[in-house]
Amino acid sequence: MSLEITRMNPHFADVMPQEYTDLVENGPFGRDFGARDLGSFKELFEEHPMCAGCNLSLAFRIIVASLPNPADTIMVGSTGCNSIAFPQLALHNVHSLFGNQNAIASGLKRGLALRFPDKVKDVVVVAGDGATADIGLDMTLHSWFRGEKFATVMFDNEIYANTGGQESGMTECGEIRNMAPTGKKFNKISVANLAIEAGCAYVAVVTTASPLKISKCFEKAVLVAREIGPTYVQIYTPCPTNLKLKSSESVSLAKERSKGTYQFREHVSPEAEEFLAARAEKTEEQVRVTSKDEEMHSA
Ligand SMILES: Cc1ncc(C[n+]2csc(CCOP(=O)(O)OP(=O)(O)O)c2C)c(N)n1
Ligand SMILES: [Mg+2]
Repeated sequence: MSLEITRMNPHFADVMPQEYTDLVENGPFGRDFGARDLGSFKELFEEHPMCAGCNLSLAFRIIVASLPNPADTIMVGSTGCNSIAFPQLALHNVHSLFGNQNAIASGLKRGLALRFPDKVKDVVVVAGDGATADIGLDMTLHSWFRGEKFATVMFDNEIYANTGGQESGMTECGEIRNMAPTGKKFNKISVANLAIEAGCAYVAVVTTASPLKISKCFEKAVLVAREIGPTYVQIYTPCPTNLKLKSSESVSLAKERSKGTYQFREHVSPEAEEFLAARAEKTEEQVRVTSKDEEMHSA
């Protein structure tokens, strides 16, 4: 979606739905909003039908609000609970067949680079742990081996939530699930380590206990993917429905896990580090110039 597409024909302004008018007038397109500003602008992801206390939708809301260039972003989802969120997203997006998301995103990113050689077009994959680490592991890894320039986000609820609670490769060893009553027999797969080995330029492991960390890591992942190579962000998003938790307890669980078996990790390749440092310097310079400008105007 480009800004021009979003902008409405003035002749139809009086008959457009309020939701749409709101999006054009108060949405994030072309403005420098981030997760910190949530609540002060019209969001691109609203009124979703996910379960109360769903941490996946919380993470989804944060990453959508943190997109560096939403007007030129296409998101690729996969079958799972995220596919219930996608119809509520006011951005171009693709629903791919379960497990195929990184293959679809590879073609999409390459196609966009050919079609719009002078424009920045970001592609972002979001998928569950089953789609990323089990059925789609082949597509995930090979997109990284090939160095495809897009970000992959895994919503890790450690379960096949959407189909009622089967264990996934990301379930912890010994854990029992609704439809896996004898307990998981092997260890959780370390997709973050696989990502580093496969050559991802930026990798982060975060939980919903730290929304601003999710936002910062995700933004870095999109920017590094744009300039350098594949990136991966793994977000722990506990599912209160499958774990039979009260809706208010799911973030507490994320908090607890973030101090134990789900600690924050970040890997930045030397090239990505250099790029991010140069960008931070540029942004600081911009802030200095803007505040100097403001000083001069108010004098
Ligand atoms: C090709 C294919 N295989 C299996 C399914 C059934 N299926 C739908 S969602 C799902 C599990 C999704 O688990 P995950 O990726 O972890 O997402 P979550 O629902 O937990 O967010 C499965 C197995 C399907 N829809 N398509
Ligand atoms: Mg899952």
